[in-house]
Amino acid sequence: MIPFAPPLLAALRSARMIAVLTGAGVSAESGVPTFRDAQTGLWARFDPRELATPEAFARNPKLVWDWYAERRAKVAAVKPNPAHYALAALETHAPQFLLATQNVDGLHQRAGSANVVELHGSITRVKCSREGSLVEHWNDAANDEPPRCPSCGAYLRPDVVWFNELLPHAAQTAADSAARRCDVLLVAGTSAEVYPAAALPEVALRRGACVVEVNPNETQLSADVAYALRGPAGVVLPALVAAAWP
Ligand code: BJW
Repeated sequence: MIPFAPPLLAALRSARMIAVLTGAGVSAESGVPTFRDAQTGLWARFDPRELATPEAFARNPKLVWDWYAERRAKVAAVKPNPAHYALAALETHAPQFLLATQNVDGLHQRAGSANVVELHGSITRVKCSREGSLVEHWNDAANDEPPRCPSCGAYLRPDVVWFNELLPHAAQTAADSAARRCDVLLVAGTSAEVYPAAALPEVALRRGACVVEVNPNETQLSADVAYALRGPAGVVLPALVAAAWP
C-alpha cells in the first residue's frame, strides 16, 4: 500500500472541482510509446518532434502519413490500463470534473471517462489538409502518397495538433476554465514541456489549487507542486483513488 499524505486525501475528498491533465506517460503501460523516450523499430531513426509538424508533412507527406497510419493501427490494438480506469473512477467521486488530455489515442474514453477534452486531437480521425473537414472513409492502400480528400483532392492528414498549430478552441477554453476553477489538479504522465497545455498547471497554481504530479521522473513542474507522487501512473492512480474513497 502506498502511504499518501492525509491532507492530500482530504483535499481530494473535499474538492468541488477536480481537473486532470494527462500526457503520454499515462498510456505507456498500455504499450503506447511516449514522445520524448527513445523510439523503437522502424521509426527509431525519426524524432517524433520532427515528424509532428506541418513542415514535415509539406516536405514528405507520405512519410508522415505512414507514421500516423502505423500508430493508428497500434492504438487500435492496445487497451486502457489501470491508470485510465482509475481516472474514470475518480470522475464518479468528484462533484465537478474535467479531464484534459494531450493524448490522441482515445484510451480515456474507452476506459469510461465521460468529461474529456482532447487538447491535441485524435489519431483515430482523419481530415482534409486544406479544408479541415473530417473524412470517414479513405483508401489506405500502399501508395507513394497519402490518400486524397474526396471533395477537393488535397491530401488527407490525421486530425491531430502539430507544433505551431492552434489547439481546438472549445477544448482549450474548457481546459483553461477548469484550470482556473479547480480545487485539485492532477498532472499525470506528462513532461509538461509543450505549451499551451503546460500552462494549465501554472494557471491552477496561481489560483491556489492543490496541484499533484504523478510521474516516475522529475519534470520542470515538480518543484512547484504540492505533491509529487513518484511512480508509474498505472500503480499510483488506482492506489490514490482507493485510498481517498476506500
Ligand atoms: C510516465 C510513465 C508512467 C513515462 N506513468 N508517467 C518556446 C517556448 C514556449 C513555447 C514554444 C516555444 N517554441 C514553440 C512553442 C510552442 C509549442 C511548444 O510548446 N513547444 C515546446 C516544445 C517548447 N507549442 C505549439 O506549437 C502548440 N501550438 C501553439 O502554441 O499554437 C499557438 C501558436 C501557433 C502558431 C504560432 C505561434 C503560436 C501546439 C503543440 C502541439 C503538440 N503536438 C504533439 C503531437 C500530437 C500529435 C501526435 O500524437 O503525433 O503532442 S507533440 C507531443 O508532445 C504530443 C504530446 O501530446 C505533447 C506532450 O508530450 P507528453 O504527453 O508530455 O509526452 P512526453 O513524452 O514529453 O512525456 C512523457 C512523460 O511521461 C515523461 O515525463 C515520463 O517521465 C512520463 N512517464 N512513463 C506516468 N508509466
